[in-house]
This record gives sequence, C-alpha cells and structure tokens, in this order.
Amino acid sequence: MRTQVAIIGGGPAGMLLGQLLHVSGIESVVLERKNRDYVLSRIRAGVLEQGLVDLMDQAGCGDRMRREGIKHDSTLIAYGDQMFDVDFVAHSGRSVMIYGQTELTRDLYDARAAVGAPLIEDVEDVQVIDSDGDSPSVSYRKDGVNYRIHCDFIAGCDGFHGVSRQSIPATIRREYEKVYPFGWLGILSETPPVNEALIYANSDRGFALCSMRNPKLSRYYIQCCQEDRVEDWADEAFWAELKRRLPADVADVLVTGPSIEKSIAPLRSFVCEPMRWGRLFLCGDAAHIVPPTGAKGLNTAASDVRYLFDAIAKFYDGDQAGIDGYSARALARVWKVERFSWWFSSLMHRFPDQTEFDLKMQRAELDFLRDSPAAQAAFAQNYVGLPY
Ligand code: FAS
Ligand code: PHB
Repeated sequence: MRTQVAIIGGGPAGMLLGQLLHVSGIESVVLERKNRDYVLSRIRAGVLEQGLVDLMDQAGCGDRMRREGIKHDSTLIAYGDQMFDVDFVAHSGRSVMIYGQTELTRDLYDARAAVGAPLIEDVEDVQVIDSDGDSPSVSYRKDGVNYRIHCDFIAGCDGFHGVSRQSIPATIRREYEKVYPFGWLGILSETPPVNEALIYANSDRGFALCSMRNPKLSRYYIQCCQEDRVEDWADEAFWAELKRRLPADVADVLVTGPSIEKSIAPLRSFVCEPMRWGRLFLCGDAAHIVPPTGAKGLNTAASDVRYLFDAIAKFYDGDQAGIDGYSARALARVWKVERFSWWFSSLMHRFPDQTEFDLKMQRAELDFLRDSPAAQAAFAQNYVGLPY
C-alpha cells in the first residue's frame, strides 16, 4: 500500500490531522492499536481552547461541538474560605469551550467514516521503517497478516506509550521529565454541575476540581496518593472527601450520585526533543505530557497538529520550510504550556514534603492572583490558549 501520510494512532491528534489532510486533498492512512469503542471509552479532557475549536471547524467537524459545547468566560479559584473568579474575556478577549474529548473524538471518527478515508483498527506490532531516509514506510500486523505502507511522511500520534517516540534513536532523543508525587481520582456522574463555572480548589486536604460535560453530566477530581487504586474509593468516600475540599457554601449545594466512570490518572510533565526524525513527526502525547491542571494536554496536541498540517500542505506546494521548522516551532509553544501547567499544578496541590514556609508561599501567590489584574491577565492568557 502507498499513501502520502501514514498516521500512527487514532486518538484526537491522529484523527484531527487525518481530517485536516483529507479536506485539503492529501491522502492518509490511520493505524490504531485498539479501536473506536476503546478510544471513545476513555474519559479525558474537557476544556477546548479557541484554537482547537477553530481547527475542528476547519476540519468540517465543528457542528455538534458548536451546538452542544458550553462557552465559558471565566473560572473560579478557591482556597481556604476564599473564592474568586478570573474573567477570561476581560483579560484576554477570549473564552474556552467545554466539550469532552470523548465527543470531539467521536465527531472525528464519524467524519472519517463518512468520507471513507482508511482507518485500520486493532493493528499489532507497528514499526517505523527508514524514517530518516527518502522512502519511509510503516509495517504492521492485522489478523495474523503482515502489511507495509510506503509513504512520504509518518505522523507519530500514538501517545505516551506508543512506538513513534522510541523510533527516534536514543542517541538523538533528549527527554525531560518531572513526576508529581500524587495522582488525580476522577469521576463522571449524571448530576447537575455544582456551579456554572469550573472550580479549582486548593484545600489543606489537597486539590479538587469541579468540572462538567453538560448541564446533566458532571466531572469531578480530587488529588489522591500515587498508591491509591480506584477500588480503594467507594463513591460515598469520594463525595465526602470532595465536600471537605470545597468552600462550605459550595459543598452545601453539591448534588451527588452514582459514578458512571471512575479512574485515576498519574501526573507528570514530560517533553521529548526533537519532535522530528527525518520524515517522522511526533504530535501530542507521543512528544509531551502535562499535568491536567491547566487543561493543556489535548489542546497542545491540537497546536502540534496545526503546525504539522501546515508544514505538510506547504511541502506539497513546493515549500520545505515548514517541515524543517516543525520541531522548533512546536517545541517553542510546548515549553510555554509545560511551564503554565507546572506552575498551576504547583500552586493548587499539596506536596508531601511541603514546609510551613512553602504553604505560606502558596497562600501569598493565591492572594496575589486574587488581587492583581496583571496576574489574572497572565493566567487568563495561558488558560484560554497561547497564540499558535
Ligand atoms: P492519545 O493517547 O489520546 O491517543 C493515542 C492513540 O494511539 C491511542 O488511541 C492509542 O491506542 C494509539 N496507539 C498507541 N500505541 C500505538 C501503536 N503502537 N500503534 C497504533 N496505535 C497506537 N488532558 C486534558 O486537557 N485534561 C484532562 O483532564 C486530561 N485527563 C487525562 C487523563 C488520562 C488518564 C490521560 C492518559 C490523559 C489525560 N489528558 C487530559 C491528556 C489527554 O487528553 C491527551 O492530551 C490527549 O489524549 C492527547 O491526544 P493524543 O496525542 O491523540 O494521544
Ligand atoms: C475536565 O473537565 O476533565 C477538566 C477540566 C479542566 C482541567 C482538567 C480536566 O484543568
């Protein structure tokens, strides 16, 4: 088989890239280790930057998101008995869109199926071949049969545990990592959100986040120990702990109910440099990971996709500059996002080794963020999404 772009990974990065290429007349094949049902069963991101909203429109996949997504102009930040809002529009002129990653990825799967573009699911043993040569290819096995796809470019969109990053020689790769000493325990419940806005809470018992998917579906998180397992947390225990971490007037109106999904996510910051090796280009979690505090994981996958799509489209118009500049351009934004995600995580979580002085610093920074328009403007500009 031959195609122009072989995309490894059918998550949001791979499927968005595939759809952008398709609407521009560039052929691609998506190889997914699992399948549509598995990918859509994972509950992940909930906040879309305007850049990603615009890309979904450009890909012709924005209609349901526009109908069902919820525009948010601000967020609430709570600490101790304090709670204040940061007005995104006042400080940045932009908003964010609440629309689950699950629904966004569903829209992309439906769009690819509607145009009949190749998506090969349940593949095994994907391998990147000769990416640093002039005739790259990808091999894989399906139903016991080995296949090979010859292509012009390989997009490594296969997430943190994929094969693409490992296909860049270890002597070339530089990896930067910070592992946080806690995780996030998240639940989905068919209950009305506790507030119209998201609430990020720093309490003396640890971090909590009140989010949502729609007016009847709420998403809540609490910081938990790295060793915790989902089975350690009965719904009743989760709700009781969440209430302890929220201001009393918020806890009093929290509507609880059975969890329809419950999972624990580890938190890490991670970046791989470079994001290119010959004709192989990394996008999304294959190249970088952020703690979800700043809602940047999915959104930074989107900016990578935008840069790579632009570069490939220009290549076929005879301009190599985008391809040659992809890694540096993507990493320049990635590192700024890593900084914001690390900063906001450090501000809102309780760390096992924190001293009384450290806690005073957290409190002082939160007081400054509450009182300073300049600090709120910096927060808002990062949260709504730095320019592409
Ligand atoms: P993904 O990991 O989503 O997709 C990669 C795809 O590649 C998967 O479908 C996988 O099956 C496939 N694959 C892997 N290896 C392969 C191979 N060898 N061959 C073929 N296919 C292969 N971000 C937020 O903004 N907010 C959140 O609350 C949030 N919560 C998260 C919770 C968890 C548990 C995790 C892991 C991530 C979370 N994220 C969150 C980040 C998340 O949204 C990612 O940023 C987003 O899924 C990135 O999309 P992709 O880069 O497409 O990677
Ligand atoms: C979510 O709704 O899943 C969500 C929202 C904001 C975050 C992280 C996760 O910062």
